[in-house]
Amino acid sequence: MKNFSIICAAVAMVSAPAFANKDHDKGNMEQKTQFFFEKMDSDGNGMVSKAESDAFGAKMFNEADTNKDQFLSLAEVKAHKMKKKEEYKLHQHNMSDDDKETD
Ligand SMILES: [Ca+2]
Ligand SMILES: [Ca+2]
Repeated sequence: MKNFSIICAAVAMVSAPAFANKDHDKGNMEQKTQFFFEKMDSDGNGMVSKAESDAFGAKMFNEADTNKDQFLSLAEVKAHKMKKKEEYKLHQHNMSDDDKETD
């Protein structure tokens, strides 16, 4: 039983930071989801319709298809993902600027 409690303590120590990171990622994920949801919800009624979803998908495709051959290469998808990541980072940066102004 003594060994068991040592193992429990060790597991708690190891899993605690991992759990914290997971929560942080989850928070980021939720923020990201909201960011893209708001982008998809073009009429801003708090719901994404099939048409809005389709339009968003088409927009994403056209944005990613930089050479306009109506096909997405892996390189185009990767580049687009990086671009969206930067866009999201900028959005987060702007959000934190807004927070500073309200202080
Ligand atoms: Ca909508
Ligand atoms: Ca292409």
